[in-house]
Amino acid sequence: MAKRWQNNLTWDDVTPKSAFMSRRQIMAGGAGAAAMLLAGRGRAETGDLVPNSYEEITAYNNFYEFGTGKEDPTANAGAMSTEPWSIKVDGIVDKPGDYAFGELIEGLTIEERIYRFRCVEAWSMVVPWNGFELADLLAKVGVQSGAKYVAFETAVLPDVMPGVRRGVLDFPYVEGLRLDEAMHPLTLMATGIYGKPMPNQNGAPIRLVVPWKYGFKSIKSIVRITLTDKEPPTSWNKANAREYGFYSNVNPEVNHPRWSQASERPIGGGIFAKRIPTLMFNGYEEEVASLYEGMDLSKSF
Ligand SMILES: Nc1nc2c(c(=O)[nH]1)N[C@H]1C(S)=C(S)[C@@H](COP(=O)(O)O)O[C@H]1N2
Ligand SMILES: [Mo]
Repeated sequence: MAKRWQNNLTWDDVTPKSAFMSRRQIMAGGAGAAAMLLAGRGRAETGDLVPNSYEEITAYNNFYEFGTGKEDPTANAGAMSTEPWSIKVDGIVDKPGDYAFGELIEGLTIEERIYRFRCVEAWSMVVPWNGFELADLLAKVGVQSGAKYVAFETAVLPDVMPGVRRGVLDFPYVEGLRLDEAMHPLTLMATGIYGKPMPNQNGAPIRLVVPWKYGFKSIKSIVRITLTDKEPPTSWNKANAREYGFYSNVNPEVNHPRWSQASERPIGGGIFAKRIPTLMFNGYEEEVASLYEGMDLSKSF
């Protein structure tokens, strides 16, 4: 079960390296996060990924169901009730059903992972997630042969979601992964930040985190997980296929049609913060490049 990884990426790395924490239990993770906080940003020199503050991570969000502004999710998502929460698992799977959130995650190992997070809008953060590997969840529900993709769906709650009432996107927000991407040990189902339950604006009670892909792949407040044999539709591809593909891999060499993806603005550094070069696969190239061998990444973007 134990998989050991080195967390040795620095902001000024030019050669991407492995960049996520070793497995830890949530309690150890909480203590680790606190120690990290106390150590402060000075830790960057030692080569660790230094997390953004809780305030930065929870006050600057994209969650269009609650509005298109970066402050809208913080302002509006508090009205969403996440208890009870149920998640439908269906499609090509042994144990389909409507699972209560607690039942679905029961027995899965929650750990802390500190991941770089890169938005397609060319800003970035470092987030200490608490969560479990999607692969562990998929093992629990039993993926059947023939399944090739995993599709995800976000809750649609018009009463509390002003963005849904206004129809700013075609809701429900949907996303998908190829099965091998979903099974990769970097792919997390996150249930918290900094050892606390997931804040609503960050996708309570459970959201996907795929650190080598642009942030929009990391779908929030999930209510449905479907194993399928066809490439599932994805919200941003539906909204603008020219600008957003199914793969959404961070790639500094493939620009967004309206802006460069070669560099990014780290959130939290203030207005004079230097842009930093964006790394291939957001710095996780060593771990994930093999998934895309033989693919033309300028076509499969
Ligand atoms: N349901 C849903 N999930 C979503 C989004 C959204 O609008 N709705 N926005 C995506 C985008 S564009 C980004 S950058 C990340 C932001 O995650 P964060 O707010 O936790 O930083 O959430 C992603 N997941
Ligand atoms: Mo994003």
